Amino acid sequence: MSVPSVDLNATIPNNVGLADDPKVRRALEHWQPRYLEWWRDMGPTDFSEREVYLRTAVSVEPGGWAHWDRVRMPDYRWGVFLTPHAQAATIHVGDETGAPAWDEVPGEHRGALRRIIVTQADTEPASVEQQRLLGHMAPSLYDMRNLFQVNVEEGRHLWAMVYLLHKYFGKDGREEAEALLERRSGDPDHPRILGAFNQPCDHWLSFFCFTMFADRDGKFQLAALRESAFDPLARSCEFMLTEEAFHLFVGETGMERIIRRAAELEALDPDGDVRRQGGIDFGTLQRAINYWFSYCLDLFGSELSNNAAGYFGAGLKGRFKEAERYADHRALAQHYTLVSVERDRLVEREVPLRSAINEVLRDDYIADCERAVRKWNHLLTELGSPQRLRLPNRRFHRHQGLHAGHSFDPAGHLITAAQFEARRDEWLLSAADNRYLRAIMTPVREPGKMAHWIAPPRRGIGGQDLDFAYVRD
Ligand code: BYC
Repeated sequence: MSVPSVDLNATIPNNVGLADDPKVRRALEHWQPRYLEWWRDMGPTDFSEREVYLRTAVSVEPGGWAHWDRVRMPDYRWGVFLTPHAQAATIHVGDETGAPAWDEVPGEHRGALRRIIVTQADTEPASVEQQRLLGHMAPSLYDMRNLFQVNVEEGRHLWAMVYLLHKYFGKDGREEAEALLERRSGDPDHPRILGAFNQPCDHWLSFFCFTMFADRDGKFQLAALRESAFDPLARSCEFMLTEEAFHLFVGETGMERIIRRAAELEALDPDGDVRRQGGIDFGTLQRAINYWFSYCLDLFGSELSNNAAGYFGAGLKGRFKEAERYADHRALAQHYTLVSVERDRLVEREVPLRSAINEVLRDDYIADCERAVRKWNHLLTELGSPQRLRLPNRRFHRHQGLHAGHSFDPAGHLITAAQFEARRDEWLLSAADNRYLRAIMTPVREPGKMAHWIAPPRRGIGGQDLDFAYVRD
């Protein structure tokens, strides 16, 4: 499939040839005002009239796709972009490895592909809804701009998935695209599909944890879908990953800046009491990590999954960097050792690798999170702080999969539900923590100034200094 050049002047900027595809163009132009209405109702509150220094995707060339300018968010040019490939793609995962990739949806995989695309799509507006009030307590204009950048790009990721639904799934796809604008994060009657996307994210510690842990799930899920035999999905996800990298940067460096500040305040206080100095203490940081990391582990699905084995065998989803890291893309003869609870004890058992493919992706995700935590701990060593942060065990506080329904402490030991409840507030972000965090998060709107609880970033962004007016009236 050749990809047309980028049409930036179209109502919907794109490189998918919408000008020559009147049916899909009309369908998307019909969906566009509904999307803008959703953005007005559920996007960032009260900042529509501000000029925000944003990057916009204007090309698909590596390194040259972003244009920086002051933009009002409702005027952001949400477009549809696929990464072009130099050569015809072949399938490189599952039973049909080596066959040509699909330009259309095969009838037998229509239901599964629709489900995967809708699940992915649903997370994008969900995250915007979760973050809609955060502009009001931004620790600096730099951070406020980064939040809005993340938000508009999640909106673009929704566009990427909605294009696939309209183009390849006919009437069902159009209905799914409508439903994506109707579900609401946290709504008891019409919730978003996946658990983490219904949790409140109502202060900046949660925002940084979210972009650190949930967006990182996005990285791994998109990387698995980039391996898909359905070529338009693979190419969409590849381009989404270029934008996702910035979201991970926001999360990882945001946490690092809070940790740096906590260590500085700890050293200032005679008793090492960070809260007394108005900062975010290490206990709260650890509870926030425990809370978000465990919800995000759920996003990989069950450890044993027939759905996932089927997706892999059919070539709908691969492993992380499937093409580069693995020689055997069928993975029929291999096994995986799972740990699960049987008769109140933790036992190991061997299962066919394909049925544990969600766990394989979760392993790669955990390793990437561990790398970031090691970096934070290295910073603490450099700053002379005795504090250390850690990831809880993968069994801790799970709501999906084999470990849901059992209770574990953060080290992964099996405990009773009563023992867990007795220590819940010691292990997970509590109502009192959230109250404290919201109370210290008074907004800082002066260019170059930072809230007390967070260290400044090393530099500004988009070629500007830190004291640039990233958001202005
Ligand atoms: N919450 O066989 P199972 C991102 C359901 S994030 C609620 O274990 P499977 C982003 C599941 O739907 C990346 N329900 O799972 C980040 C199924 O329900 P039904 C998002 C859950 O299918 C930040 C049942 O449990 N991408 O991009 O193997 C900001 C048993 O399913 C959950 C994707 O999700 C949960 N956590 O794998 C913005 C990729 N987990 O059908 C964006 C597409 C499972 O029995 N999705 N269930 O009623 C998939 O590939 C798969 O659907 C999953 C689950 C990996 C999510």
